[in-house]
Amino acid sequence: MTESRPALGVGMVGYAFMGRVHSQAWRSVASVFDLPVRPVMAALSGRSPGRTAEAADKLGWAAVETDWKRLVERDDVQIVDICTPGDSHAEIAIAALAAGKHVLCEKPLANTVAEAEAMAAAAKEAAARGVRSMVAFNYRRVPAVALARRFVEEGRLGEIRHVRAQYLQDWIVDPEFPLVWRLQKDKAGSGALGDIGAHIIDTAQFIVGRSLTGVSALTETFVKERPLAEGSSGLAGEGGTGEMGEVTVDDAALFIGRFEGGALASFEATRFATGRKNALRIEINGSAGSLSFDFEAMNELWFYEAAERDAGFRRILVTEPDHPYVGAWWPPGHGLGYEHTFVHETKDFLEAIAAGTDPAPSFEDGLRVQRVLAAVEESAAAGSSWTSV
Ligand code: SOE
Repeated sequence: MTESRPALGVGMVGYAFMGRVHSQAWRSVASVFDLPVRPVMAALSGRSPGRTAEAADKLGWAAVETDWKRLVERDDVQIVDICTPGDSHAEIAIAALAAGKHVLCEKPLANTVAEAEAMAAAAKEAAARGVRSMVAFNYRRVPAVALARRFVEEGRLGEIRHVRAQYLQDWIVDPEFPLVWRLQKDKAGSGALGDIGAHIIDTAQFIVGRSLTGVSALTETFVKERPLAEGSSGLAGEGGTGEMGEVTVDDAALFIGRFEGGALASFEATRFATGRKNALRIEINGSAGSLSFDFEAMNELWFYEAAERDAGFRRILVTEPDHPYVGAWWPPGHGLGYEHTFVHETKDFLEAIAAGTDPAPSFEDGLRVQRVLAAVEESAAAGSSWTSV
């Protein structure tokens, strides 16, 4: 078959957990969705020549760079996909936008509000030149979450009163788990708060269509020091050196908040919910009904309509062809997984680039989340709302 769609070259920086799942999305998106453009996996950038070459071969990237600055300069790269720890997001994104490359940046947008503000300003300037940018808050693109947004927009919950969000993991409950980059403030910016708390902040704001206006918070680091990891990356620590290092981020963050319009909210982001693996849960209570979602059962959305009181919470299996994104995949009841949310993300990104529109979530949306993260850390540090018993 002759390929008529114009190709867009992608250059990706980083190849750990996020690099792997983004690669899966770039490999499959044009085979699933009918797109006006076709992504070409042009180059992968990483610091280690050998390991980056191995990753490029395994993940399907045509070329290798060991300096992201070279990747950004390549003529066969029109999109830069940033899958690195948060400490490099601002530098790479701002350089790529200045070079006229569209940018997809992993979450959280940055490690500080100042960096996020600079990124949002660069994105706004670039948009005026037709250069697009997006933050990879992938959970917006779970079909059930997108359907929840649709229900709220249609007014099926009435006035929103409560948002109850949790993101529960347990991958560092073992004190022997090494001091990987996600546990180091200079690389990650914060711990559970910025890593998984950012997701529930964005997902909640996306579903209710409003922003948080204030928070009151607690954070805790349960395990204060861990074995140093040699060459560790992402979630998988490797053989340690025997020495110990200080954990400089939170292990858990709990905060309450208020949304524009007055809805009350509670958020819990923890890596110490022993037994919970990737439980992003959100419940929305409104005057006319409620919604409840758990990512560990991601193809289901529970819906309660006050007018149908005796029906109780009904289980909606979100696998019908007219449900968001689902029609491109499998017949009803077959279900989707974590990786498919990234395929949806790249589909929407590519369609926006082709249409000349600004994709969501924007860097401005990422900055809104960054401001909440900073407010949570400020509130927890001040301890101002705490009354001893
Ligand atoms: C943390 O463990 C993590 O990998 C996050 O960084 C991802 O954003 C989330 O989707 C899965 O968990």
